[in-house]
Amino acid sequence: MHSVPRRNATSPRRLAAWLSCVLACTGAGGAIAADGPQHVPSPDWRDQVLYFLMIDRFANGDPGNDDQHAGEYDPADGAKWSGGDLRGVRDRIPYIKALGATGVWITPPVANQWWNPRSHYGGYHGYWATDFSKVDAHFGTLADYQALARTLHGEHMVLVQDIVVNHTADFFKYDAPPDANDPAKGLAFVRDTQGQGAPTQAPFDRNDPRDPAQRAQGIYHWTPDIRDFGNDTQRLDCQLAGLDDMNTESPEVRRALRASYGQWIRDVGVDAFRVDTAFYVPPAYFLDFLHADDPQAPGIARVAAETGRKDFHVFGEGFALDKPFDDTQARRIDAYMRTPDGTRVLPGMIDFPLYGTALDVFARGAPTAQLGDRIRRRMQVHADPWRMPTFIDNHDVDRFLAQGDETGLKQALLMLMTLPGIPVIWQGTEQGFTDMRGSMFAGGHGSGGRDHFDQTAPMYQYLQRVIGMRRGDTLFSRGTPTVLRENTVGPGPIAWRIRGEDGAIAVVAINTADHSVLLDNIDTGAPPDTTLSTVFAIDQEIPSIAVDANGRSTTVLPPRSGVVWKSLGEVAADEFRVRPPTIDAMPQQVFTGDFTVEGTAVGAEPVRLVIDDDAVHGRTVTPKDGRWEAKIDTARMVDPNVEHTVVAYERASKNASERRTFKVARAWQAADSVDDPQGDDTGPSGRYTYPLDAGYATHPGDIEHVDVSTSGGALRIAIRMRAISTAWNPPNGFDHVAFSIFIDLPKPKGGARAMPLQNAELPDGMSWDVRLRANGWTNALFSSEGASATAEGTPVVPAARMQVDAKTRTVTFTLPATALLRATDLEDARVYITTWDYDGGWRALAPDAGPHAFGGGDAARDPRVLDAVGPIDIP
Ligand SMILES: [Ca+2]
Ligand SMILES: [Ca+2]
Ligand SMILES: [Ca+2]
Ligand SMILES: [Ca+2]
Repeated sequence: MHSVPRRNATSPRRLAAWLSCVLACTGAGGAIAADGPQHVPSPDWRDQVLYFLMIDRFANGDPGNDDQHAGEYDPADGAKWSGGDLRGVRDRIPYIKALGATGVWITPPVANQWWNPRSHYGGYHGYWATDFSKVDAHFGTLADYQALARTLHGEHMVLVQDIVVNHTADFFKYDAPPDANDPAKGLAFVRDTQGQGAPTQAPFDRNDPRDPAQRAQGIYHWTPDIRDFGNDTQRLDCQLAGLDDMNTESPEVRRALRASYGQWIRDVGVDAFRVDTAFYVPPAYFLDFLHADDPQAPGIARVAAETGRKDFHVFGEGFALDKPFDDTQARRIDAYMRTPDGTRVLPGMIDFPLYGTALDVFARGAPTAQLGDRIRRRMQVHADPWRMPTFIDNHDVDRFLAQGDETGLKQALLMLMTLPGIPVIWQGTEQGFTDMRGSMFAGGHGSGGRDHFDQTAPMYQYLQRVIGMRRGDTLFSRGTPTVLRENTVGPGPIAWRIRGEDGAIAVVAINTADHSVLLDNIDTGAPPDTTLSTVFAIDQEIPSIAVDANGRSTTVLPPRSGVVWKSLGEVAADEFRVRPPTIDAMPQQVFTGDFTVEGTAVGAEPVRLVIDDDAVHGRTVTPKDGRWEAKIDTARMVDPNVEHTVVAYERASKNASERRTFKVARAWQAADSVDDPQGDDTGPSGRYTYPLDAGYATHPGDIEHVDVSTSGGALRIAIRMRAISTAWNPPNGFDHVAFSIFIDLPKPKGGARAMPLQNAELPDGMSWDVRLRANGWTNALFSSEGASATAEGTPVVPAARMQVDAKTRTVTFTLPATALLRATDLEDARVYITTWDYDGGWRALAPDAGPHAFGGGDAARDPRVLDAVGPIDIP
C-alpha cells in the first residue's frame, strides 16, 4: 500500500512513480462493494482516515422503514426523521472509499426516542437511546448492520460506532432543584409519542423514584439540568440538556452498558467506538468499561480481543476549545486518556482545541502563531496525538464554509492530512455543504431535493488528492511536526517540518494572507545543498526549493496557498554565492510611531523591507555604497502586545537578512460614546419576548452602552450589556446573544442596505461594507460583495478580535485595518449594532415564545433584531 521513497535514491522518475502510487491508492471509485469477514484484526489507527456520517441524513436504502407512524417522520422538518438507514450506508461505500477514507464512523444505530413532545425534537440523530442493545426500526435490522460490517471489511475498511454511556433519552425532568433526600419530589415524567415514559431496555426502564424498589436500585442520578458547566458535580451528575443522567457508579448500570456494547463488537464486528459526551462521565468509569473482569459482561477491550482485535480503538468526545496560547482544555481532555499516575484510560480523545484553532486561523484570519502554538502544545500535552481524531466539521458545529471560504477549507484540510491524528471528514464537507446537518440524499432534510454523491465536486476531488498524499506516505501519518515559521500579527505563513520514523523529511507551508509572504531562512532539516521537491500544492503551481549549505531555504509563497515539499535526496544547484543583506540592531524595542531601520547590502540590487512576512507591501530601497535605510510605517500596527518582525530581502539573489523584532504602542482615539436604554430589548415593534429557557431571564440581549474608538484604520467597539451569560460554557465568553454589527466605511462606494437573514434593512440610508456576526461559538466577518437579504456576503479575514470582561459586562471587538478592507482612516465611517441570538442559524421568531424561540413576531415578515444602537457616526 505504502511506497516510501528512500531519501538517497531519488530521481524524477522515482517522484513520478511515487505520485502515481498516491493516485492509485485513492481507488478508482464506482466499483461494487464486496462482502468480507465479520471480524478483522485491528488496523494501525495512526494511518486511518474516517468518514463520519449521520445515518438518518446520509442515504435511504429502504423507504419502507422511513415512517414508523409516531408523528416522527417528516423530511421537511429538520427536527424530525428523514429516512436514512444502514442499507443506504452500505450502498454508498464505494463513494466513501473512492474519497480515500479507510473507515466509516456512524452515529448511534440503537433504538431511540422517536419524538419528544416536550423539546419538540426527535431522536433521528441517535443520541437519545431507549435501548442500547437494539437497532432502531428506522435504520433497519441487525442483519442490515452485520452486512454493513462485512461489506466494509471486504473493502479493507473499518466500522466505528458512536456510543453513549452518559444518558438515555429524556423521560423525566425537575422544574425546581430536587430534594436530596427524596428524588421523587418535583419530578415530572415526559411521555413520548411511542407511549413510553421510560426506556424499554432493562434496567434503564427503572426510572421512577416514587417506587421505593426502583429508588433503591439507583439506575439514575435523578438530577435537574446542568446549570453551571464549571461545577464538576453538576457536570458529572446532572442532566445534559434534559437528557436523563445514568448513575454510572452503579455496578448494574456498568454491567448493562458493557453487555450492550460488547454485543455490537461480538455480533456485528464493530472495530472501534466513539464515546459521546465523555466529559459528563468520570474518567474512572472508562477503566471499568474497557477492562472489567466479569465473565457475564467483560470489559469491551476484552470482548474485542476475543474477536481478534488487539488494538480496539475507543475515542471520546470532550467538547472544549482552548483560548489562544492556552491549553487548559487540552489538559482536561488528556485526563481522559491517562490518570495522573500514568494509567492509560481511553486510547484517544477527539482533538477539539486543534479544531478551534484551525477555524480561527483558516476561516477567521487569526494570527498563524496561534496554530504554531497549538501544534507545539498538542505534541507536549498528549502522550499519543497520533491516535486522536482530528476534524474541521462535525454534526454539532457550524460548518467551516458557513464562516470561511473554500481556499481556507482546503488549507485546513491540508493541515489535518499532515499532522498526527486520525483525520475525520464529516459528510458533506466534500460537497461544499454550508448546512450543518444537510442530508446527502435527495429525500432528506436540507438536501435541496437532490442527491449529493458527486465524485466530480471540486472539494471531493481535492480531498481525494490530499488524502491520497497522506495515505501514500506514512511520513505524514506517523511523523513528528516541528513548527518552522508562524506570524504573530495576523494572516500569513505557517510552516512545519515533519520528520518520519526513518528520518525522512517533509516541509508543509501554508499562507493564509491575501498577499505573498516571505519564508526566509527556514530550517528545513533537509541535507545541505539539496532540493525540497514539491509533492503537493493546493491550487497554484509552486516550484521545488533549494536548501543551502546550512539546511535553510528562502522562498516567496503566493497568496492563500499551500504546499508540501519533500526531501527526495536530490542535489541542488548552488544558488547561494552572494552575501545576504543585513539589518543593524535597533536602538529600542517599543515604538510609538513610524521609525527608520538601516543595514548593509552588497551591490546595487534593490532590497525589499519585509514587515511581518508580507512580501508585497514593504518598502523597496536601493543601497548606496553598501548601505541602505528605510522608514517603517506603523499605521496598521494596533496591538501593543504583538512582536513584529522585519527582514531585508534581495529578490535577485533570493537572500534574506537575519530577522529583527520590535513592538509598536500607538494611541487609540475615542470617537463616540452612546448610552442605550435598559429594557428596549423588545424589537422594533416593542412586542418581542425572549425564549422561555431560563437562560434568557437576565436579558442577555439588552445593550446598555457603546464606546467606539479608532487608531488609524483600526476600529474598536466596546459594548456594555445588561447581563453576560455563560450558561453553555461558550469558548468566546458569552452566550444567549449574538451580535450583528454593520460598518459603513468612508472610502468604498456602494455597499449593501439589507441586513442578511435578519428580515431588515439598515436605517437612515446607511449601507454597509463590512459586517460582523459573533456569538459564543462563532466570530465571522463579511464584506458586502454578494450580500443580500438571504446571503451573508463574502467572508473576510482576519475577523475581529473579541474580548469579554465579565465584571464590567463588556464585550469588545477590535477590528484591525486589514479586516476593514485595509482602511487607512475611519473619518465619517458609521456603525450600527444589533442583537438577536444565533445557533447554527438565527434563532426562530414566533407569535408565542418557545423554549428556544423568540416570541411576539411573525418569522416571515418581522426583523430579527432585539436591541439596536446607531447608526453611530465617527467624526
Ligand atoms: Ca429508510
Ligand atoms: Ca430529562
Ligand atoms: Ca453524567
Ligand atoms: Ca438597550
